[in-house]
Formats: sequence, C-alpha cells, structure tokens
Amino acid sequence: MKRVDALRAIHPKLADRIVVTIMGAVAAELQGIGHRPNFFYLQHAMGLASSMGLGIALTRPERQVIVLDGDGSVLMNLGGLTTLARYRPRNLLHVVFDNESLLSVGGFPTATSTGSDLAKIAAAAGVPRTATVSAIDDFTRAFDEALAAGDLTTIVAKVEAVGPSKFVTDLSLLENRFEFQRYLSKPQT
Ligand SMILES: Cc1ncc(C[n+]2csc(CCOP(=O)(O)OP(=O)(O)O)c2C)c(N)n1
Repeated sequence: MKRVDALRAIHPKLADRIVVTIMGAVAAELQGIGHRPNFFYLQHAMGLASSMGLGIALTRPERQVIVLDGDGSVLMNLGGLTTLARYRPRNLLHVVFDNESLLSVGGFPTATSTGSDLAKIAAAAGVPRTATVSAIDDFTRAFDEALAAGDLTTIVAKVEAVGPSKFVTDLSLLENRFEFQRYLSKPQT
C-alpha cells in the first residue's frame, strides 16, 4: 500500500474533522491531495503530533480529531502512547503510517524494520483499540470502524517507503498556524 493512496481514500472523511499531521512527506502528500483549514502540519517537533492531537481532543470533546503520524515519529515519543492511553480521548483516531524508515530525511531504517511492532506497543501502553493493516481496503475499513467505535484507536498502516520528490510546499508554518487557530475558534454549525 502507498501512503498517498491511503490518504486519497480517507481525504473526503477528513473534511469536517480536525487533522494534525507530522511534517515532511505525509504533509506534502496531504497538501497535494487538497489542503483544508482544519489541517495542521506540525513542523519540527518530531514525535509530538499525537501529543498535540491529545490536547485538542481533550479540550474539544465534541470534535473528532485525527492524527496522521509516522513510525519514526512515534518511536521518538513512545511515552506519548502511554499518555494517550492514560487520558483515553474517545474522539482521537491515531493513524501511524509505518514505512519502516525516516523517509523524509533520506530513508534510514527504523526499529519497525527490525521487528518492533507499534500496534502491540500501543496496546501494551493501554490504547484500547489497535490494528495493523497493509492493504487499502483493510485500512479504510479499520478507519471507518474506529470512527464508529468512538474510542481511542491506533491504526498502524504498513506502507511502502515512497513519497513525493520534494517535501516543500507553499504553505508556511505561520500561515497554517493562524488559519488552523481561526478554524478551531470558529463555532461549528
Ligand atoms: C526533534 C527532531 N529530530 C529530527 C528531525 C528531522 N526529521 C524530520 S522528518 C524526520 C523523519 C520522520 O520519520 P517518520 O515519522 O517515520 O515519517 P516519514 O518521514 O517516514 O514519513 C526527521 C528525522 C526533526 N524535525 N525534529
């Protein structure tokens, strides 16, 4: 499965949900498919997209929050999984695109390439719902089931280590920051 195809498959379902992604390849891919004011691409703070998603999910329990993460990023903040599980926001769906590499900085292999299992780690941390998928149909099914279940879920989507040739986009961090903040503070109809 290619991550960009997985993103295309769920893109319509992200329209009215709060989305936080990691930086680099996934951010560029999602922007390429179609940016929205409810998407925030967390730059620089590697590993902390799920922590930011947790904060938003806890303060906005009426909204569904979706975090699009990477294996390298999760491995950098494994303690974040224990904090997610501890507070268990029912409105947070944590998707980890596991390409077994740090693709955005050259493709160095991560520990998932040598057997570390992020879904099992999330489950052991106390995340109540976890799944590992490696085909688009299974991914979209797991995604829909997680939204319907209304409980904290981590989906590890095994994807090929391929991405766009450039990760630079024309959306600056500050522009995205103010736009996203305005979106969050706007009353939803
Ligand atoms: C604290 C910190 N260390 C290193 C980096 C550099 N960096 C940016 S993206 C990235 C790799 C992210 O890997 P992963 O989460 O697996 O996503 P992928 O690039 O494979 O999509 C790294 C190391 C950073 N931004 N912040």
